[in-house]
Amino acid sequence: MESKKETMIGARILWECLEREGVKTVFGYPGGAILPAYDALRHSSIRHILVRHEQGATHMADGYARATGEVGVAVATSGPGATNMVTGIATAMMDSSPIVCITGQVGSKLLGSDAFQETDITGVTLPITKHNYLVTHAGEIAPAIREAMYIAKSGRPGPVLVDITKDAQQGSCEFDWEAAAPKTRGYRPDHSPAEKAYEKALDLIRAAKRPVILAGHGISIAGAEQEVQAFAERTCIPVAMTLLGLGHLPASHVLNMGMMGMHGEAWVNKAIQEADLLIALGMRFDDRVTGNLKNYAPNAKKIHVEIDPAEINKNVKVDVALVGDLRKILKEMLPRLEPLTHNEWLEQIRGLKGDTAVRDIQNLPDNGHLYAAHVINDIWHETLDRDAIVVTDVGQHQMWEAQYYKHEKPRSLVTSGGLGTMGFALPASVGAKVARPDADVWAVVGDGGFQMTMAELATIVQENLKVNIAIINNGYLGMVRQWQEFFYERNYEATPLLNPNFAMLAQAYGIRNFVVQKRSEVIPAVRAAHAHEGPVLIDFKVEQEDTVYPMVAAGAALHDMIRRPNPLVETAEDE
Ligand SMILES: Cc1cc2nc3c(=O)[nH]c(=O)nc-3n(C[C@H](O)[C@H](O)[C@H](O)COP(=O)(O)OP(=O)(O)OC[C@H]3O[C@@H](n4cnc5c(N)ncnc54)[C@H](O)[C@@H]3O)c2cc1C
Ligand SMILES: Cc1ncc(C[n+]2csc(CCOP(=O)(O)OP(=O)(O)O)c2C)c(N)n1
Ligand SMILES: [Mg+2]
Repeated sequence: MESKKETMIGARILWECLEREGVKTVFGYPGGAILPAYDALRHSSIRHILVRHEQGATHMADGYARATGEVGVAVATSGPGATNMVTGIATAMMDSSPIVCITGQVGSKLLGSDAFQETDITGVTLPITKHNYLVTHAGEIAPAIREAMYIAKSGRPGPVLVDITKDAQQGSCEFDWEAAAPKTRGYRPDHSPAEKAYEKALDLIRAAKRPVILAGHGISIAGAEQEVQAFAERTCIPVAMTLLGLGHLPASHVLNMGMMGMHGEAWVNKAIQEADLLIALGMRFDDRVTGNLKNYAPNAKKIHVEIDPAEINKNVKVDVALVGDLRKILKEMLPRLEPLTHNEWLEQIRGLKGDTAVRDIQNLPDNGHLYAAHVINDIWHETLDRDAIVVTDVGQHQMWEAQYYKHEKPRSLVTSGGLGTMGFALPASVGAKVARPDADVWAVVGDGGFQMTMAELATIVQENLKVNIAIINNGYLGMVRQWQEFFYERNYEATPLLNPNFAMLAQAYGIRNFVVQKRSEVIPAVRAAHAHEGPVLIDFKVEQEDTVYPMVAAGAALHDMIRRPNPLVETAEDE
């Protein structure tokens, strides 16, 4: 679009800027302080999706962002509309997801007067946004929106909030797109490592006998999937994945060991503990990943490739930090690396894997019980040849998904890792489907978390979105029940759930529904969901007291895992 200088009201400038930034869809909910903006929507080609709760809007924007890498946009009114966004903003912040939240605010003359629906939302969200703005004049809208979009996506992505007073939306000014270009003095999203750091890293890589790559979410953020694979293959270094890293190297790749951490594979954690070099690529050594820091990978040198200098030496002290964009750094390193081999080490890892668990649950006899692991494994099998995105909620089902759904492609798993936000899956699946309409979107959600944001079923129907919803219904807040089982003498306080009839609930919204209680019914239900054009909800009534194994207890060393009593398989099948 050409630059034009034209007098417009702030509300029109808002949409004009979003359009020029490439925004096609926003997720929102109206109210008094944002009404001028809603009124001006009639001049815009942007699609507005009406949510049922502003938390839903933020998770939808987040799901949109994670499914594509593009900025997701959410809109709300002042006061309760804005505060309802807080959980979604914090969720995006913890997982470096680029979203922009636009909130209406009371008139600038009323600021600080406890006016109707006034909340200091920039104050509230200061610690959970990458940046935020309070805009009080129409002329500030364009620069704020352009900067917000730039800041959300550049460097380490994150949420940005733009709070716009009602009079700023209503006021007129000259709109000058060019003049509103981001001027972010003091903001340095791009770093590049010094030559010395490269040399030191390369020396460590060449000298290592037992190296492990720790692959994280930063890989897809950087778009460095190919470079990571090339790096692993050139150096023959096995790769361990974080939860948010799953799919960034195909699960079937010979060097991909699987997930690390609290519910990761035992052999992966053992390999990390025995390593002499860890190469962390776009991951931030979360405590769910390291276990007790005192005895974390005690004999390993550590290289950290990371864009955010604040992450260096935050949790784990490293020997070499390469601060900058992972893709650029690997592109620099690759030509300088001669092929390496680590046959002995890879053999040792195969040994670790062999003497621990196998996950081949597909061939186990059906003993009449329905386990969540089977449901997820079957969904995986049925979506193998399709372009599928699984969006999970938080809890046991999330961990089983990570263990039994083998992600081959980047951005095929959307999940709340850092904040662990229950209620994320259903709205985030809406965002993912809107972003990638040709993909099969499966929301895999617990019976507890589903009830936190199930109001968004109405959004799914109103927008006619083909989302498949798999409720892993165990009648419990399962993950908390598991902690009570292990650490609180099975005192199941406040974890049993009295659930509604989920199928009838779906019926009330006009959503096709199935109830599955037997293993033999899983695949037919998944196929029926794929065959149906509209949204489908399946209530999988699974084993109630099932446990996610293996597990590193909070505070324990990474290799000190609680194992299934019978070591044959890591599922509940044999319990
Ligand atoms: C119930 C539950 C259980 C969990 N159990 C596990 C578990 O067993 N194992 C596990 O792994 N996780 C687990 N998690 C998730 C965990 O809490 C963290 O969210 C996860 O480990 C973080 O992964 P990450 O560091 O790869 O991603 P993020 O936290 O998103 O960090 C990504 C890093 O990449 C950096 N980055 C971004 N862009 C670039 C770029 N261009 N170049 C370089 N660097 C970049 C960022 O600055 C950031 O430091 C669990 C979560 C829940 C809710
Ligand atoms: C908003 C929110 N509140 C509380 C928690 C703590 N929590 C983590 S997992 C979990 C249980 C989840 O239960 P459910 O959704 O049924 O999934 P399940 O573990 O049974 O698979 C709870 C309460 C949380 N993560 N998020
Ligand atoms: Mg449950």
